[in-house]
Amino acid sequence: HPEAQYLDLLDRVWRTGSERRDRTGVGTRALFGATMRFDLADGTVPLLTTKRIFWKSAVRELIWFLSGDTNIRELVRQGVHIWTDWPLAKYRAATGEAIDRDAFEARIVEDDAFAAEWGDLGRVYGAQWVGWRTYEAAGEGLFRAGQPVNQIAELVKGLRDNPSSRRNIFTGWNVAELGGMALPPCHMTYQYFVADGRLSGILYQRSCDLGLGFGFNIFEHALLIRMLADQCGLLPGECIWMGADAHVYLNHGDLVAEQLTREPRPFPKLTLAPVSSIFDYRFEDVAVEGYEPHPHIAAPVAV
Ligand code: UFP
Repeated sequence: HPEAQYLDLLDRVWRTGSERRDRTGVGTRALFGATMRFDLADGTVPLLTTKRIFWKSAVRELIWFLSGDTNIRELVRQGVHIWTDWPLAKYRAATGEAIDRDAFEARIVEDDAFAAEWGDLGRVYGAQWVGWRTYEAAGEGLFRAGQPVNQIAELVKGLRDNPSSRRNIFTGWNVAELGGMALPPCHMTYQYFVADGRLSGILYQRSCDLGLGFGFNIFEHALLIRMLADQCGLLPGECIWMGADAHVYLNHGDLVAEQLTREPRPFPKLTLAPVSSIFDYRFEDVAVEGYEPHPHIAAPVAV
């Protein structure tokens, strides 16, 4: 079963990873440099079955990235909580207020000014994917803003017009703007390859929380390949993942132990409604069929 690639890595990292302090203070065990490949040709998607992944939140997140939005408000409105912890921690640190998560999210949704001030994550994924800033010379050491680059639109064009190019790439790793992001991109660079009418993609992920992040990241990577393939008149090929720092947080030991006892089940099938642009997908256009995972395993997020 293709999911064995993930379970093997989880097991290997937990047993043999080097133990290290990390930015969050929680500590991890980590291995450096891992690869997995998933075949999308049969219409399945790599959605982990050894624990339930909240794929609906993942779909909403990907659509939110493609919209260029970087404020959590729209996600929170849709019941997606995955990005709330970062602005919440910032708000608590700045104000000293012991507000709980639900109350914070309620204010984000209800209060425009509050959302504008506290809900924005900075120049994270969406801002870079569809609105990479450019500058043009305006004389004597001066620059003015140029036309932003929509990397996703360029990619679609590239895949249509020049499918054998080795430059069908987009990236969130905007060095000049890393300081202005709540979290520098983890799933940072995507490259695509067309052969025999099939579209394959590689995701380079610099940092991967195998317990919590991976299930989302691999599914969204596959979903994006499917969307791009549809938009470019191609069939899906392979979904390839390259992880650099692949880690398990030290407080995820129970999750690992439980998950490794479980037998993978068949991957579900994904279908997409036909839409006329990569920017037109709505949540309702994505359907996952036959997803019968083992139960969810809760685990703490390191912020
Ligand atoms: N992380 C993921 N996938 C994501 C995401 C975050 O695994 O899509 F946004 C994890 C990786 C790491 C932490 O554990 O979040 C980011 O911390 P750092 O920036 O220090 O690598």
